[in-house]
Amino acid sequence: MKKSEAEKRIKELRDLINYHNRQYYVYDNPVISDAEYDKLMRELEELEKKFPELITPDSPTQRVGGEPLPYFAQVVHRTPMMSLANAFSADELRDFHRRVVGTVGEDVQYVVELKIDGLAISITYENGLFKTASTRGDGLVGEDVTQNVRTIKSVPLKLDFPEGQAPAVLEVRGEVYLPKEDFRKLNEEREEEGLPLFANPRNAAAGSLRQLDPKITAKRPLAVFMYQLGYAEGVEFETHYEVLEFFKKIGLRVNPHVVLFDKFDDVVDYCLSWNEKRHDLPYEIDGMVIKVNSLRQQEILGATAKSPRWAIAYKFPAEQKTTVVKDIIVRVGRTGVLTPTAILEPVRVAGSTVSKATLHNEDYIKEKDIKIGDTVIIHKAGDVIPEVVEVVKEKRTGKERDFEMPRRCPECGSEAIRLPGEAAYRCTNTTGCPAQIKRSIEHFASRDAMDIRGLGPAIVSLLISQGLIKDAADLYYLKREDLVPLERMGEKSAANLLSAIEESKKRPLDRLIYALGIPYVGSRTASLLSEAFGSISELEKATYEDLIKVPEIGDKIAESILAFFRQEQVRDLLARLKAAGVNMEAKKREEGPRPLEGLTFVLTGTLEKYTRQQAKELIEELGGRVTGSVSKKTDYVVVGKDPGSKYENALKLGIKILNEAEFEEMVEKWKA
Ligand code: 1X8
Repeated sequence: MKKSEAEKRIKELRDLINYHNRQYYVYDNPVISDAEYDKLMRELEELEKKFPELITPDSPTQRVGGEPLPYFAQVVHRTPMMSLANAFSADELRDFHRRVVGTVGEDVQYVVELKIDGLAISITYENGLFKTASTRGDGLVGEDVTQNVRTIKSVPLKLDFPEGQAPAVLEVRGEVYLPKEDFRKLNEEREEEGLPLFANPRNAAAGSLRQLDPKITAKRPLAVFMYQLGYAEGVEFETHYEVLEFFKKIGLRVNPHVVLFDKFDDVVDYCLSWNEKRHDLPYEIDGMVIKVNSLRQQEILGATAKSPRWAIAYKFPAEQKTTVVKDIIVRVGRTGVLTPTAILEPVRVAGSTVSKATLHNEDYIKEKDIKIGDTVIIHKAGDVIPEVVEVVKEKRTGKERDFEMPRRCPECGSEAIRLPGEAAYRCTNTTGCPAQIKRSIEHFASRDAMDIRGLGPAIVSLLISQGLIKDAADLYYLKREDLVPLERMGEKSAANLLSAIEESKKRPLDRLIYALGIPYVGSRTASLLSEAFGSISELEKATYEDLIKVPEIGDKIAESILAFFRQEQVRDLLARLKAAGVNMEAKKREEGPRPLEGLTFVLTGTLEKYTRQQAKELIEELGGRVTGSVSKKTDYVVVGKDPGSKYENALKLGIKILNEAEFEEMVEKWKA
């Protein structure tokens, strides 16, 4: 390919990839499959490899990498990044409103938004291109985290402006955060690797962003919401609401729960309504932000030395409670780790009742000086794992008892030892400890592993105690007659469980690898192994040299994998899983018939039997493509209820329209 051709194609590819990034990360509305996206990325990478002089910093390939920094440079903010004054009650909110009305009069509108519990950042775009990013710091001077923010997928490297129409400078502010679920996974992996845990998603986000090595940041699934204009040259606005609409239009990610209010009573109601609802969000919020909508009024109101007078943060009541440690028990994990757990007087905190808290390990208990009988303050970190924050020493009566880690496994009585350099005691009975067996089967069935619905801890215990299963492979040999007679089971639950087990045979290879519970192999490592080896048999055969060639796999993980597959018991387990028909191979792209090869579909409106995602996956499985907008190249437009403008476009362009029944007929006959 000639350089001029490459240049043209590179531009096309970048525009396409930027468009799909926006659809996926900013608008939560993916248009193409991951495989198709990867293909575009690969093509771009190839071309850039051939013509490295054509690489630009805004290319979608330039998100990862960058060399580790010796320190963070300092950045002076163009306008200060102020913190917000707080209101802790409805009364304090009304005080704020009274002050606003006192200055600008009765005619005030407010925009209310969620207060994301993350890390504030400021991003500067020049002529629509991502230039720099910094943390808040002390509000006047922050740290330059450009290389790290560049790796966050929901941060566009190029804003969506028509050619040549981007403002010269645009500084936008927002919050970097880590979703609750990813926080949970990150800590699980860290626990597995013996690393210190993050106390909450906010700390995890901050720790991930303030890494001198951007490659570490790139591995953390950070996300952003942008919520404030810092500075603009070449665009003007009248209201904050307009600013947010503009953000959305140019491809910045804005939180969807933004509401404009005329009446302050409604503002208060809306804020309070999130007190409980917030626990259902996939990310943490610690309050609500109320802003005067008119930018003119904002200007009149001005700021104090610390915070603007036109905005306030409503902070939710603290999610900490006081309770009593009734006992400390020791749980045995899947890899034999003994984890001390506090049994608490039940209390309601962060939307649910808490009766247990993890105490992590011996050192943690010593450090916090926790005794049985102590009154403690507990906190639900990341809305998931309750933790003891501190002991209320004033409440001690002298009757509290010290806790000592047992030197034997509480489940099987084998010796428990603390290896040098580790915080944990482990049960040394690696093959026969019933607790380890139980936990490893629970792990095998868990959501991120083989996802066998209905196979929770209680059923696993029951199946083990009835002698029906001794390991995960036995699950696949269970029969209806085994289950029906069990307590609280019956025909219907038995049938459901068996079909969930059957269904799990089809899980992708990476889930199976994760499900095996190889020490130090979390779900991310499992994906890498699946990609690198393509099947269990290849992974079993892998040598130390093969393993450490895989990116991110080092000495410790490689040794652990080798030791795992050396076990007779593991080989036997795998043989029985295979014999039962459990998928042992990575999915090959071309499988089954592809009757829709070469055809392009557009979906519009709501279908009854399929979600948008399901319809898309169906079409792709059969070899078709789904795109976001109708053009002359579209072959079919599938029209559901309340279709959008795509339907009209299709009519205009004379493109074949399919209703749901016709679509169903087209795809379902191919499904085996
Ligand atoms: C901080 C935050 C703001 C918003 C959301 N989350 C935050 N943590 C918002 O405006 N939606 S504003 C803000 C600040 O100005 N310090």
